[in-house]
Amino acid sequence: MIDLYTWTVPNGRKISIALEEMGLPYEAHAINLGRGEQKSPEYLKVNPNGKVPAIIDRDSGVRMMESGAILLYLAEKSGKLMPAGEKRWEAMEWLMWQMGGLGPMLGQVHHYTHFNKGLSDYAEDRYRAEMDRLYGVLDARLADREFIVDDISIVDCACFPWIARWNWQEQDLGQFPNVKRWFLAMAARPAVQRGYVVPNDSQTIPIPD
Ligand SMILES: N[C@@H](CCC(=O)N[C@@H](CS)C(=O)NCC(=O)O)C(=O)O
Repeated sequence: MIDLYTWTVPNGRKISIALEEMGLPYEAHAINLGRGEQKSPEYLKVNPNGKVPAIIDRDSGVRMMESGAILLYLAEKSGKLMPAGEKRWEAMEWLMWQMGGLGPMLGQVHHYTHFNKGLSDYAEDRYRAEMDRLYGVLDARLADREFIVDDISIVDCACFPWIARWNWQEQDLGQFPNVKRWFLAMAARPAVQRGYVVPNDSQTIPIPD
């Protein structure tokens, strides 16, 4: 049994989607970011960085922060969603791309263009341009494959919740047809739908026209 500490945000949803796809038993604990619960002394014992997600594996006693590391741990535990051999390194490569590029840059887009529009034209232009470039990289990658590393993997679980904020990003997925096709295929998966609404079902997956 895995204890998952999470909220209705992309980094948390990566883990609930992966857990659902892997079929691992878990219990979700809501850490309300709006109320600052991620910085409480009790939660800092679970995640010393004061962010979601985090897990505690009741079977092994392992406690972990950082969504990329958690995904790798869960893939090893379940034996699922991680290819073997050379492809393992491709998955690692694209997971690091998500952790170091797609996630942080789209996070800045949300900060400047969704929550603080008008605060800084420079920042809005800078992060929008980088977002469009990264969408282009993902679109090219998906041109000749169904998922980011051929079969569905933790990399798709990592990228999907960020692309699912396409409406906050004022992004026209029609301009990235391969991303759109992949997004719709992911969104149609029952496990992805179940994982997306953890830890509460206030927001469902936004589907583009
Ligand atoms: N690199 C971390 C980033 C985690 C992160 O930024 N989480 C955000 C939500 S998506 C958060 O908890 N924000 C609250 C805060 O910064 O206080 C990971 O991938 O786990």
